[in-house]
Amino acid sequence: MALPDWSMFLVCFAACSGVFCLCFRYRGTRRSRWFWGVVSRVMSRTEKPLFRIAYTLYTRTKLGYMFYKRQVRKARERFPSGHSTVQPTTINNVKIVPIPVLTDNYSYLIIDTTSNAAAVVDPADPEMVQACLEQEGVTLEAILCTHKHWDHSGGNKGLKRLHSSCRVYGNAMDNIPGLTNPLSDKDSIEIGRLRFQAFFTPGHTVGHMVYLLDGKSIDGPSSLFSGDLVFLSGCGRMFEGNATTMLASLDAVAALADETLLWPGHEYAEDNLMFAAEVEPNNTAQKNKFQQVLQQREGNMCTCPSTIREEKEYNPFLRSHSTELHQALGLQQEIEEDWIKFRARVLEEVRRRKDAFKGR
Ligand SMILES: *[C@@H]1O[C@H](CO)[C@@H](O)[C@H](O)[C@H]1NC(C)=O
Ligand SMILES: *[C@@H]1O[C@H](CO)[C@@H](O)[C@H](O)[C@H]1NC(C)=O
Ligand SMILES: CC(=O)N[C@H]1CO[C@H](CO)[C@@H](O)[C@@H]1O
Repeated sequence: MALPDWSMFLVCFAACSGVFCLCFRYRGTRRSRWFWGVVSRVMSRTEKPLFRIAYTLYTRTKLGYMFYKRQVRKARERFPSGHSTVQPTTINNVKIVPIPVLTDNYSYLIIDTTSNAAAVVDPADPEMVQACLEQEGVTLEAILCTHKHWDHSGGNKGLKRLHSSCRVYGNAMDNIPGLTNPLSDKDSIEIGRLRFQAFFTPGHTVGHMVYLLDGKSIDGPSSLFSGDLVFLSGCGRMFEGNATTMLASLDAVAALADETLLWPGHEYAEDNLMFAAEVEPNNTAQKNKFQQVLQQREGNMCTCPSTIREEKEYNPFLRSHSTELHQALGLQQEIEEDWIKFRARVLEEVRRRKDAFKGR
């Protein structure tokens, strides 16, 4: 079904108005729970027309924000102390603290322990992040926002109110709440002694950015905060870009040093590795990692970080060059087909299978 843009706009407008009336009429009642149940189900659909409408409502209207606030509230009730048990990692003078937020999302606090200056990546739940800042006794100097979706950017404004000098970084193409410092590809950011480099990695959204904490500035391995671009054994859905765009973004990650630590935005490791086993049943690295992750998840432990080296071994989204993967998918490069084009086709097929595997 191909609708012209204006008709989509009309549909959205009508849907929004209807939805608002319903929200106000039935606030806090059983009908409202029914209503939000329907909203959640619509949001998790992947069929094109319905999904597009839901996505537009989520990203462009107040309804999206209300949906997010509700998720935060429900997640706090369900997991008063977070969905997973996390352990801070210390590398020389840097402390990285994963903060479990919502049901399976992570924010990260990154602290320069010599100056107590801190940055936070994707503060989805401002209260959780604030509690963590107080516990660590550090000053929030910057928010590094990977993209506009509420489950990554929803806490920006709340934290900015509490920390007025805090800068908010992100890409201007994404509509990031409270943005103060718009970034372009390869811009650097300094927070205390920490040096970050931002990479423009569109595909999941048009302005998605990832942040690399430079290992040289801390005399250790670099750390990549990858938002919804790369997960342990997975990648984000291509909401606002095609496979060629996404492939270029993933290639930027694959080009990083092997020992770079990967800190993704979600705890999806177990699901993702099950999917990886389906597409590449004979991948030994992935089998071993799955055993490790199963053990960790049994104790409800956080599975991050992995390394770029590991990801290149088992993450099917970073393996579009791999002959074994091509064979497993039954895909072949056609004569005169450009290598990048072929790899984009492979990536698209992996993504398609993953969407069918479990609507993420
Ligand atoms: C993918 O998107 C990019 C950027 O929008 C565009 O330049 C390119 O032509 C698209 N490629 C395909 C195969 O549609
Ligand atoms: C996996 O290995 C088995 C046994 O060695 C082989 O029969 C099968 O074809 C392989 N599968 C793939 C997808 O490579
Ligand atoms: C991508 C995404 O939204 N991930 C999860 C973050 O947390 C929310 C709320 O709990 C989940 O519904 C999302 O699936």
